[in-house]
Amino acid sequence: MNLQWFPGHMAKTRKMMAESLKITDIAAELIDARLPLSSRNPEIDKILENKPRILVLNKVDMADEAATKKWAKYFEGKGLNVISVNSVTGKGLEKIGEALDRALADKRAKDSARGITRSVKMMVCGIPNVGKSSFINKIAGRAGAKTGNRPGVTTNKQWIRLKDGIELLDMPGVLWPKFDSEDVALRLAFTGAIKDEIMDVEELACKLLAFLGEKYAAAVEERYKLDSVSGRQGYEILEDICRKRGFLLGKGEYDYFRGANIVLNEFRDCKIGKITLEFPEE
Ligand SMILES: Nc1nc2c(ncn2[C@@H]2O[C@H](COP(=O)(O)OP(=O)(O)OP(=O)(O)O)[C@@H](O)[C@H]2O)c(=O)[nH]1
Ligand SMILES: [Mg+2]
Repeated sequence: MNLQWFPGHMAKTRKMMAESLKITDIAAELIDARLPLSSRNPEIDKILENKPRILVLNKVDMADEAATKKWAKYFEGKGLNVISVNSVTGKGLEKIGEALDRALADKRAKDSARGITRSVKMMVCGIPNVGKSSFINKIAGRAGAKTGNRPGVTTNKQWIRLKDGIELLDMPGVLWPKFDSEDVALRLAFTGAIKDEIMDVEELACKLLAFLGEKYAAAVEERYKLDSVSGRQGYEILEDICRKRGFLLGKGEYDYFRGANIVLNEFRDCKIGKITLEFPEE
C-alpha cells in the first residue's frame, strides 16, 4: 500500500509541538492500548527530549484486558511513568495526580526552594484519533475541546485551564513520515488513525479479518454467526459475512465494499469484542 498519510499539516504540528514544549512542564504521551507500539511515534524521545512525561495507555475498554496489563508492565520496565485509562468514562484517570507528582517531583522541589508557586502546563500529544481531546475534557470536567470519531478533528493547538492551577494543551494528532513496516500502517488504519479516504477499505477489511480469524476466531464467529473462520483467508471471511448479511449487488455478486465498511466500523465500535492487535511477547 502506498499511502500519503503525512500531509503538510502534520509537519506543521511537529513544529508546533517543538515550540510549545519550550513553555510546557510535562508531556502526556497518549498511545492506543490496542496497539501500544504501533501507535507510538518512534521519534517521540527525540521530540520530547528529557521533558518529564506520563505515558497514557488510552482506550483500555476496547483492548484485551490481560494484554493491557502486560503492556503496562512492559513500559514500566522501561522506566516509564504509565497510567491506563478510558478517557470516555474517566476510569483510571484518578491515578493522574500520583503520576504528575512522580513526574514533577524535581520541578516542584526546585520551585519551592526558590519560593515560587507556578501553574503546571501539560502538553497532550499522540497520533490522530487516539483520544487526546477526550482525555483533556475528562480531566477538565467539561467539553472544552472538540472530539470526534475520525482522525484530524483537532486542527490547532488549544489551552484548557483547570481550576487547580493546571493547564492542558490540546494538539492535532501527528504521525511520522515513514512507518517501520506494513503491519504498523495496517494496525493504525484498522483503528481509524489514518483517514479511510486514502485507503483501500476492502483490502483493509480483508487484512483485519485475516488477523481476527487467526487470533480472535470465536469473536468473529459469534458476531457474524459463521461456522469456522480459523485458517481461512480474509476475503473468504468477508464473503461469508456478505452472504450472511445479504450484502449482494446482483445475482451471486457480493457487495464487498459494504461488507468491508461494516467490518471496519464494527471493529472500531468494539462490536466484535475487546481486541488487542499486538502483544509485548511478539
Ligand atoms: N471507547 C473509548 N473511546 C474513546 C476513548 N478515548 C477517546 N475515545 C473516542 O475516540 C474518538 C477520538 O477521540 P478524540 O478525543 O477526538 O481524539 P483526538 O486524539 O483528539 O483526535 P484528533 O484531534 O483527530 O487527533 C472519539 O470518538 C472518542 O469518543 C476511550 O478511552 N475509550
Ligand atoms: Mg483532538
